[in-house]
Amino acid sequence: MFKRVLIANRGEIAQRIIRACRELDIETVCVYSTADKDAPYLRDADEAICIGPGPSKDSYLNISRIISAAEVTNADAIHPGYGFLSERAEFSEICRDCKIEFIGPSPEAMGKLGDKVEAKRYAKAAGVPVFPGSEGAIEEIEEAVEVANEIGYPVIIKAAAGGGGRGMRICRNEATLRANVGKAQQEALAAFGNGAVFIEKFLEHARHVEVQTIGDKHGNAIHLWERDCSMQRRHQKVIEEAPGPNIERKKIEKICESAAKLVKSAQYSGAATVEFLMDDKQNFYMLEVNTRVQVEHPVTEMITGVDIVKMSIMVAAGEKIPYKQKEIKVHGHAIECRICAEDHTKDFRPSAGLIENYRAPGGLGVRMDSHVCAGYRVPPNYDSMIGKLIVWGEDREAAIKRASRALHEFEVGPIKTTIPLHAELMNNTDFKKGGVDIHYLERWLKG
Ligand code: MV4
Repeated sequence: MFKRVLIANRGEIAQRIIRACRELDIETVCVYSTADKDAPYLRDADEAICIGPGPSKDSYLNISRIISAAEVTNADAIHPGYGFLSERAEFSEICRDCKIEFIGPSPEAMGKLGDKVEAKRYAKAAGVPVFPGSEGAIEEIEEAVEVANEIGYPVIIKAAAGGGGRGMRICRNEATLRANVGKAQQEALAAFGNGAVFIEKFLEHARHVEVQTIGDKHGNAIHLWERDCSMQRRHQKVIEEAPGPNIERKKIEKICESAAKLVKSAQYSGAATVEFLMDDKQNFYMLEVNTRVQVEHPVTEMITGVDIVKMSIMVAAGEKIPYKQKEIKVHGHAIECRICAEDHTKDFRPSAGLIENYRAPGGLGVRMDSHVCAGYRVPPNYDSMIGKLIVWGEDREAAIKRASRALHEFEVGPIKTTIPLHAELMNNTDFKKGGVDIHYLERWLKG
């Protein structure tokens, strides 16, 4: 096992990784920018080292500063968390060249599943359902038009290197498609350094269902069932839950098994999430693979009892996954509310600043993953998420009741947070029914 892990991240996920390391008797080094110098989680790490000023490109995205920090502190591994450098194959490779273990997939496995065109190839071979569309990247317009005529409009152009909604164009007819292929290629090249685009059938109404997987370095991979993350706004998830409500279990079982097969076929080690859209007939289509630990991993931990962050560290150290697929059982229901320092009544305007009043909820089945407290100043430099409230209940109804109760206790001020929005959503009849689609929240906020 590692002696020392450097955490190349900040905020709640830095706190989460420190907690996992401490329970594994691993020392931690936490890097921080000057904007985070007073963050409380730095006191939980064995060492904290400043890597630069507030802007991410000068600190949390600066590979040479992070590698230097690992070298001077004798860290034998780096956990990238989510965001920042977590999905950069180049970073995984530099770590390997420097003989520092990257806690996540090899650059090769990241290359296979992080690229959407490649991931679709592996998916097809592993029996994971995908949208009909082009075989690989599109070379010229005529090819796109031919495929679109075959599969029918609407179609969507996506960048192989895109993700999280970036670099997508919906085309409802041939003229629009012809006008957009070249633009999409140019844009993709400028934004991602890779101009490859592909097209596939566009699905109007859908739910976002994703499967948590984990692989080890011995060729084993298992799934930890699914999450529903349909409650989102502008590609930012707002509520996640597990299991997915009102999904036929036989169907999801097959999808989850295929997801595990996919990561196994790529010789992938570490945590990964296979994202799907599910249509109103409960047909599944893979979107992409996220090659990192995700924000919403706790809902899966709550229903399975598996510590995903610990597992990510253990498999990176060369240990085998200590579970058989059959042993991964679902217990009850979990819901996560992402709490952001934003004023949702003013178009989700960021609300950074000093937290003077902080009262966290507690009690049976309530988990808070957060790095903030009274006296903490939310810096304006980063993502506005200040924590996650995760609740567990025997069933979905109990989990919703518990979330409502916990949100009622929760006080943060004077900065604005999305706590009142969540309280309202827990009371929403459509949410309570289960199975809102990916456009629901934006529609509801407008109306
Ligand atoms: C789609 C789609 C409909 N049809 N692909 C958006 C983010 C990226 N992960 C993929 N996305 C979508 N891909 C096809 N073929 C609709 C979306 C989409 C979406 C997906 C998941 C969650 C929220 C979304 C919001 C708008 C569009």
